[in-house]
Amino acid sequence: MTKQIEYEKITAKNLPRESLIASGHRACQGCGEILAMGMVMKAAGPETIVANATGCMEIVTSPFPQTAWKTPWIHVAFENAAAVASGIEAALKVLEKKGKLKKRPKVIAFAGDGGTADIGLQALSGALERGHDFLYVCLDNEAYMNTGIQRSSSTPFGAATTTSPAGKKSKGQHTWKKNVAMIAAAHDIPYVATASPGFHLDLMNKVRKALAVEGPAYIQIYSPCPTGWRSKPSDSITLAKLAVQTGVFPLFEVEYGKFTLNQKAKKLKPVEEYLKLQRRFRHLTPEDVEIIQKKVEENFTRLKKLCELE
Ligand SMILES: Cc1ncc(C[n+]2csc(CCOP(=O)(O)OP(=O)(O)O)c2C)c(N)n1
Ligand SMILES: [Mg+2]
Repeated sequence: MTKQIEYEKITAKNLPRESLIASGHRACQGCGEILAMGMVMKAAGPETIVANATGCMEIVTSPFPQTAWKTPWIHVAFENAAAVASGIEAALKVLEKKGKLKKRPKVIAFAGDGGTADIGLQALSGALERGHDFLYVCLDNEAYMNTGIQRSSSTPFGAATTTSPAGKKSKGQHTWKKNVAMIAAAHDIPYVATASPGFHLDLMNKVRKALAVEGPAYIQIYSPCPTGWRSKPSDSITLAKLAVQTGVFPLFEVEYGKFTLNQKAKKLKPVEEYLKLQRRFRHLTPEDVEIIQKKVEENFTRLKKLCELE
C-alpha cells in the first residue's frame, strides 16, 4: 500500500491571505510565473527560505536596492538553485541538531525551465539523489525569457523563439519538450507533481504535500508568458487552463512512486484551441497541428497507463 501524505488542506474557504511577494515587482502584465510563485509562497507560508536562480523572477523581484520578498531569499547563479538549497537545508539540520532552532524552516528552490531542464539539471539530480528535505519548483514558461526568448529543451515543438525562428526553412522548435517531471520521478523521491496557475487549489495543495514529506519534492509549474508566447496578457489564465484541458500539459502527481492523474481522463479539447491563442505558433499549418495533436494524445495515453487508468 502507498503511504498517505498527511498535510493541511487548502480549500476555497481557508485560502491563505498573506501575500509573501509584495506588489510593485516588475513582472510583465499577465506573467504566469509571478502568479504561480505567489501561489506557492502563500501555500508555503512565512517560515520559508527561498533560493532563486537567475531568470525573470529573480530580476523582477529584486531591482537593487529594493526587494518584493517578505521571506529570507537568496539570488543564486543560473545553474545552482538546487545546490544552494541543499547547502541551506544541510546547515539548518546542523542548527537543529545543536538545539539552535525551535522549528526547521522549509526550503524552496525556484528556477526557470532553462535553469532546470538545461543548465541546472545536474545540480537538481544531485540534490534529489542526496535526499535533501526541500522543494524544487520549476517555473516553466518554455524558453529563456529573461535574456530574450531563446529556446530551451522545455520549448515545445513548433514554437518560434529567437533561436528557433519560424521561416521558409524552419517550423520553429524542431524537438519535443523535455519531460523533467518524469526525470525527477525517476529519482524515486517522495513527491513529484505538475501544476498550473489555472487550477490554483490543485497547485497550492501540491505545494502543501511537497512540503509535508520528508525528503526532496519537485513541482513543475506551467507558466504562460505573454511576452515570449506573443499571447494576450488577459489570456494567461485561459491558456493555463487550456494547456491542461488539451493534454498539452497534463496535471499529475507521483506520491511515493504512485502516479495519479489530477484531471478528467476522458475527453481532451483539440490542441488547436490552445495553439491559436499564441502567435509563437501562428506559422503552423493544419498538418503541423495534426502532428502535435497526435503526439499529445500518445503522451496522454502513456500517462494514463502509468496512472493505471488504461
Ligand atoms: C552561466 C550562465 N549562463 C547564462 C546566463 C544568462 N542568463 C541569465 S537568465 C537566463 C535565462 C533564464 O531562462 P529560464 O531559466 O527559463 O528563466 P526565465 O527567465 O524564462 O524565467 C540566461 C541565459 C547566466 N546568468 N549564467
Ligand atoms: Mg523560462
